[in-house]
Amino acid sequence: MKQPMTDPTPLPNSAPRPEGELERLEEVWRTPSGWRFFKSVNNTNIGLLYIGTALLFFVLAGILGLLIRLQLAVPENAFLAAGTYNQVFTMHGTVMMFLFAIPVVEALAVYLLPNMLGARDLPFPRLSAYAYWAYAIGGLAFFCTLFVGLAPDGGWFMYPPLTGLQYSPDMNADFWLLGIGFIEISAIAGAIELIVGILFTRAPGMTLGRMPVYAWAMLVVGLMIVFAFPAVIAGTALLEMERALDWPFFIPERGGDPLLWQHLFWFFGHPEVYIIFLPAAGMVSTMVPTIAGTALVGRRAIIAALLGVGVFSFGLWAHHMFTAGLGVMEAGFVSAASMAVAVPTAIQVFGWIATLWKGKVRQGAPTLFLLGFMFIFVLGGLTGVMVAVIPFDWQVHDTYFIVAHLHYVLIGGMVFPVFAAMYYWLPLINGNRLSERLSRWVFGLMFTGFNVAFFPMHITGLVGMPRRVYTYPADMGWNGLNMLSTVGAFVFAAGVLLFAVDAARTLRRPTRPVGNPWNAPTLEWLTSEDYGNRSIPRITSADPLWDQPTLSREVDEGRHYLPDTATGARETIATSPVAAEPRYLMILQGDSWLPPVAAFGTAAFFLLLTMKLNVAAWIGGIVAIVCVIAWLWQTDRQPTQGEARVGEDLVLPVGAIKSGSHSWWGTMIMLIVDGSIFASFGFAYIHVSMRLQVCPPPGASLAPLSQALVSGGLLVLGSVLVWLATHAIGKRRLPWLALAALACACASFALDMHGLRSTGLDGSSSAWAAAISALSGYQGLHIVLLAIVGPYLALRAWRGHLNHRSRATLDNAALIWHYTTLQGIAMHALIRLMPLLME
Ligand code: HEM
Ligand SMILES: [Cu+2]
Repeated sequence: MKQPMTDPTPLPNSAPRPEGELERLEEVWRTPSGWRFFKSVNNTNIGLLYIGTALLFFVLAGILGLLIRLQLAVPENAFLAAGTYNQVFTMHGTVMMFLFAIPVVEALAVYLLPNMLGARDLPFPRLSAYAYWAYAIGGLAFFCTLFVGLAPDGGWFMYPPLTGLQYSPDMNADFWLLGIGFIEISAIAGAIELIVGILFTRAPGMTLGRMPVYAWAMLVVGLMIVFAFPAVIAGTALLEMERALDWPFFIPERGGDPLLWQHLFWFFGHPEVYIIFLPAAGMVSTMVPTIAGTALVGRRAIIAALLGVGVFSFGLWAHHMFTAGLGVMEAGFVSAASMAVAVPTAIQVFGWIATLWKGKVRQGAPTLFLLGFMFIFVLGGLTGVMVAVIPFDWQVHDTYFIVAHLHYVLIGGMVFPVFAAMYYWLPLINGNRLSERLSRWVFGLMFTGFNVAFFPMHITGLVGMPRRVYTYPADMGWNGLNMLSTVGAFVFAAGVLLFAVDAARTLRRPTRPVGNPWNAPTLEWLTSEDYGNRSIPRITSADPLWDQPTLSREVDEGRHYLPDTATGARETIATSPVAAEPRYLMILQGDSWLPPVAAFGTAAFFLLLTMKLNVAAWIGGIVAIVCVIAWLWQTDRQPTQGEARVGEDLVLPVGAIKSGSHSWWGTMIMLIVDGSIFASFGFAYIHVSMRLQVCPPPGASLAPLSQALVSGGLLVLGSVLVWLATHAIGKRRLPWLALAALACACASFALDMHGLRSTGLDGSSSAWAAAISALSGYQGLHIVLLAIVGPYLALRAWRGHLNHRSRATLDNAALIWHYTTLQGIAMHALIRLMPLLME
């Protein structure tokens, strides 16, 4: 509900809107009531559930943090047993990072971004619903392992050999590997959604130059997720294969290398820090101008800095390994890069300070938290530069200094901004603001508590207290500092609790018109209904609500685009990625039970598999696959009309084909993820090959080259057939081409398998053989995928669902097919290249 503007001047074209327009829009977008709410896929509903769940995990992991602090409050404490302590700190770190920090920034984006961009929803609403449910169900089940003593206990970065079968024989580590591996898949699904949404669904006129800084931040973060997460997915897959199949990737005696894990983990783990921080920075860049009442100073420089951090952060992963024995050159480079990354971050901080300086700062809760953020985060950044200095890092590595540093960065860099964001954006939910009076207490407790808890840890670390110890002797001189930290932690928690009370109270208050309580310039303040804006505005500046004073009223009166549903379905306008010119009408999928059920099946598959309940696991897996197929089957239907009128002067085609369509781009990004996972497996293969004296290792050999050539040839043939199929729409031969292509792909893989078997290459014989097996297995997984895609295409063609207007299924399937071909060829080339290079 929007506050009616009081400005009385009539708009140029103020003829009354047609009868029934608003009712139709509401009908199409209505949120199902009662328990059917859970089938809702609208970004507003999913976003709120998502944010709520992430905050729940913040509280749960926070309670674990308090347990840690209770245990460490006094020396030689027996509150937590050593084994329990290990599970508690591992779960604290893991849940904070994977179930709170990453999800909450994605969740906020799911909730805020479409509105900020002037879109009605994200481009693949069911995908975000699926991602959310997979995360919520899987995450809660994962957390519950703590209650039965099966929680992982190897630290949040799970280094082997500690986490290998020899030292962690029980299921605890498997829960981490499978649980986190699959929650990451859900994070990637969210990233694809956000990238495509940002690039293709901005309001007309919102050029890249005018795009909100927050959208820039999320674009960079989306891309970072796409490149960083695959490394850890591949890493967890390798470690799980080592544990389940005895493939010794990380066991040195058998040709493996524990450092391989560290490389894969930190290739993800360092960018991860920025994946958490950049969205927060984007939110800060959105809030600061509003608070200061003036445009962001150095907007372009700040955007450039975001891009710079995104690129830079991939060069730094090895600074987590300074004590692991890197080469001098390597370490020097990484050290310099780690310091350099402070520069773009500083640019942002200076931009914010300058904006606050230039404008007239409005006091209030968001301002408090933003100032708190800058103070704490800058301190965390400074200790970051300190630990980038290698000799210093050698001293403080694995001490409480690091614990202090990482909490200054994480809590300063993201928890405080997220709290500022909650104070700032919560009115969007029901029009009510959180209490200003209580906010001072909340902030006071959190800020003081935080510093009292974590500042002393710098010293505790410098005087030698190692991290990850469950207790310490009384005569080390650490007692007072530890007690102080514990007291501070509880003060901090009291602040969070007070916030929760106030939030619960505010959310229960009756709904009021939202209006624009902070007089902000961005579009989300136009919105508050299920359908987003009443009509989709045309933008002419970067601060539309400031520079276009009548915009709010025009939009509310339905005078801009798409004031009605044009086709009777949920829709939004697809625009071009740079100039944001309208291109076509994007039809969005509606509410459905399929995403939650599919998510439930997926979570069941991974968790039950961990518990070795194989039959039940496969039932879950099949439920998931059937649901996903059913949901895909409903997409890509022939539109009921070729064109639609979206505004007085604008008629757009309905839907788009080939590379013009958002689903094509979604598929492309998914394949980039896929390729990155493959590249990580390839990296593992190169890494273990380089450790060999002779390659292949004694006793191992590769099948004759001719077999690889034939296998690759078959893949190419399959791709050619699929290419022919894309040119055979409406022809009787299309389904047969798809099936013949599948036969080629299967034959290629059968030949690969025959090659492995005939040479007796066994994954458990050496890390090198294991790496080849992993590569082949990954290719095999793709052949299984094609075995679903091929018949699916044939069926759609037979049922008349493939035609010139709705052909996305075919075009996207072709992309996946050609990718599999390329991957197969790359695999064979790589496998054969290494022995040649090593000669
Ligand atoms: C109530 C607030 C918090 C308290 C009292 C707290 C306390 C602690 C303590 C004492 C440790 C060290 C445990 C040890 O090494 O034995 C720790 C580790 C850690 N914390 Fe927190 N923390 C809090 C909030 C957070 C937040 C918000 C995050 C992330 C967003 C976070 C992420 C981590 C991580 C990643 C570790 C490392 C775990 C490991 O060594 O495997 N913490 N925390
Ligand atoms: Cu790092």
